[in-house]
Formats: sequence, C-alpha cells, structure tokens
Amino acid sequence: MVHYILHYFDCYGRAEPVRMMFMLSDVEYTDQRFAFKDWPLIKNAHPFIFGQSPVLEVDGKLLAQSNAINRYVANKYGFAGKDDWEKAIVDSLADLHHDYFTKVRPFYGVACKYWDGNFDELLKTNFLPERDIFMGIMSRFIEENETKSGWLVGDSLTFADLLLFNHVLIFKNWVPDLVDQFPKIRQHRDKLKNHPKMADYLSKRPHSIQ
Ligand SMILES: N[C@@H](CCC(=O)N[C@@H](CS)C(=O)NCC(=O)O)C(=O)O
Repeated sequence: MVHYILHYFDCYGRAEPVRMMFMLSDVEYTDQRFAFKDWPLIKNAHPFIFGQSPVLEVDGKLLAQSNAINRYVANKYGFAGKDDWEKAIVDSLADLHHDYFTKVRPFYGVACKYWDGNFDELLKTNFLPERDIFMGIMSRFIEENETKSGWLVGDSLTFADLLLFNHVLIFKNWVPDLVDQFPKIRQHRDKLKNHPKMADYLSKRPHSIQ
C-alpha cells in the first residue's frame, strides 16, 4: 500500500482539495499539519523542496505545487476527467482558479491578517470585481453541463469542483453574500455539501477559517 504524507499548515487553504479526494476515495494518509508560527523554522528543511507548502510525500518521494499534487491524486483516484479532453478542461479551470487566487491575494492577505490594509476598500476594489469574473465563468460551465451532471466538467466530480467548493466555503467567512447573486454556484456548493461522505467530513474536519 502506498504511504502518503500530506504536509501543510493547520488550515484548509491549498491542501483541502487533496484531503477531500483522499477522503472521498477512502485512501489512508497522514495529514501532517504544522502551526503558522513554526513555518520560518521548517520552511527550508525537509520536505519543503520549493520552500513552500503543500508537499505530498509518496512512499518517501516528494511532490510540491498544489495543482501538481491535485492532478497526481486526481489521476490516481478518478477526479481528473474521463478522457484527454476532459482532463485538459479540468486543468484549464484549475489554472484559472490559480490566476484568480493570485489576483485576489491583496484582499486575502488582509482578510487573513497576514498584512495590514483596508479590508472594505480591498473588498470593493480588488476582491469583488475578480469574484464576479471568476464566478461568472464557473457558473457558465456548471450551466452548460447541467443536464449531464451539475459538475463543472463531464459527468463526474473532478478536482476543479473541489477547488471551487473549497474557495466558496473559505471566502464565505469574510464575504457573507459571496454567492448570493450566483445561483449556479450555490447549487454546485449544495450538491457537494449534501454528498453523504462530504457532509460527514465537513462536520468532523478540524476547524479553520482559511
Ligand atoms: N504555487 C504554489 C504556491 C504555494 C504557496 O504559496 N504556499 C503558501 C501557503 S498557501 C506558502 O507556502 N507560503 C509560505 C511561504 O511561501 O513562505 C502552490 O500552489 O502550491
């Protein structure tokens, strides 16, 4: 049996979609969490080959970059898309999510209290305009795929769905009306929230706001 160790901060962030894929697939793994205050001490040591987290250890081999990890685990356990075309579309949505997350970092950093800044101002000038673009695109994918499955791509859940879901759950903490004007995103979120395994997982996972 493969031995997986997922190294990440004690929060959801970039690691939660991987945790969700392991959970949905009943795959055992070590969820190696560390405190934010410890990061400077461990950042340049094993296993952080890029000086960043997450890192997935697979029988002692190290894989960095959250989307490379997502894709690796997704390919193994059936969350990557059903054929080459679906896989390419899933990857494109993961890249879009990455770009979006990079764009809203000024707001995210203030929301997490990583740095000082005007929360209300950044919400208005940074987060909300990017949110509207991102959620608009995601809504279109869900709508176009609605008769097939209600997932973003094809007829089954992929890691692109988990990236969107994780984002929605986290940012709702700071933006309570995050998805009020996006019915397709609410529908997608509820579909995942009501998935029996997911509902159980969400009720038991360690609490975090980010
Ligand atoms: N593109 C990388 C970004 C990784 C990244 O920035 N991770 C953050 C935590 S979410 C981190 O390690 N920050 C601390 C640092 O860079 O020192 C990925 O997706 O894994």
